[in-house]
Amino acid sequence: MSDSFPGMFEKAAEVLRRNDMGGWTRAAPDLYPHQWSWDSAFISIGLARMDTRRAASELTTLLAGQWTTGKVPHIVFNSEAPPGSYLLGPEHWASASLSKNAVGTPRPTSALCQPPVHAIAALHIFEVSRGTVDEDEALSFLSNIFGRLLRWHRYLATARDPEGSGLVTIYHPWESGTDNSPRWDVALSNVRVGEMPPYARPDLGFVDEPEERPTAAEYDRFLWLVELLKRARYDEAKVYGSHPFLVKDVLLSAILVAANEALLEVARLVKASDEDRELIGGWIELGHRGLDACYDENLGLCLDHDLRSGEPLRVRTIAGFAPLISGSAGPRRRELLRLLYSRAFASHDGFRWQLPPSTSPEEARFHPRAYWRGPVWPVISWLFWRSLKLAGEGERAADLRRASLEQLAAGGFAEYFEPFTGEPLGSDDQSWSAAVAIDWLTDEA
Ligand code: 2M8
Repeated sequence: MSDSFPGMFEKAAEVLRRNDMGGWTRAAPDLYPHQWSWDSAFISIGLARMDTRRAASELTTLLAGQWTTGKVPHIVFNSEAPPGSYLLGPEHWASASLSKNAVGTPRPTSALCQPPVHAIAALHIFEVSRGTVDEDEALSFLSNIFGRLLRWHRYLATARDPEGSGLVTIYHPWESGTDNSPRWDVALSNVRVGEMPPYARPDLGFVDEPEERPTAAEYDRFLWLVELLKRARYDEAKVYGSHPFLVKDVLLSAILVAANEALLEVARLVKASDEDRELIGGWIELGHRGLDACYDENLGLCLDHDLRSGEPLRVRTIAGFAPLISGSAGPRRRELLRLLYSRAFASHDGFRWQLPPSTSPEEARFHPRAYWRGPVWPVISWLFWRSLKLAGEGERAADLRRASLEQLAAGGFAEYFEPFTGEPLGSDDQSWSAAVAIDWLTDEA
């Protein structure tokens, strides 16, 4: 355990304990009172360093909300959250009647999904338990969860990729996890918002400045897209035929490749059939090819693709480094790394920082305080750190880890950070920020 940050582990663990709802963790105390999908995966990565059994239950409770289609919903709701405390709450999705929810799902869910970090988290839980008295129990957790993870990845590889491109289609910016990133501006501008009743924005009451959350125009589109999905009864074929927002998301697709690598290892550990292993191996190959096809030589980055217009979405964001996250970069790795540490991502007006901002400061639509339009997100830094480590870039990984921990030590476990000053922004006591701090503090490397 790192002793350069005295007391920090205990403070982070305390955040997770306070947000613990009994078997699952709310994403944040006020702003996000429910269980979010990829938050839970990161949370279980941190929890594994405290208690592998509790870490396992984080994923098991989330996956209990899995739909029969294999979709893992982006929110599993907390029935004890004060009514109206989060928009869109459970009453907006009609998921119990429409969703093809698993029979007997204990809690209502949303109908979107989020990046599939879960298999990475499940394998991590096992790896942390290796050689301890908890190893057998962790292995049986993997055996129990393997089928659900396989169905989740199959859903993404089929319903969300009928083209067989190796890239996942999202129906809503919320599915990307990078909600109001400029990645989505052009595709969202083509969404014509219809009649909607007026709505309140409880989220604005939980941050210091409205600019820390998406704008009213963005929210109108977010809500309207959900309305359209509901009208299509969440039927994938119908959605594919008529939905105005259909985008191939390269970051989510890269996370899926990394998660499939983890799932392949889980398959080996639980002695899954050769057929299942071949299936997963095939998804990995296809994912690498899909990401390779999205590389833009001029920008030197990987680009999302708007299926409606057939055009790439040309904006420099953190998602452009998707091949580093997936391990698909091949000979382009050096180029991508150079860009990651170049002026476009790592410096501005002579000021240098060591943590990747969510959007390049050289983009006109960069904003240092506006949610996913510029700030640094600890979980994204964690994904980069993990990938750098796996790629043998030990020194860069160590720098990223140290800079992230310094930022969290100075600013607390905020949701995100201003990239020039390190000012903490968004929610306080954000569970996934505490969780990745715990993992960094305990990492042996
Ligand atoms: C943010 O997203 C939710 C909608 O899902 C919101 O803004 O209300 C995003 O940062 C997302 O990636 C994250 O999972 C969620 C909870 O932390 O908050």
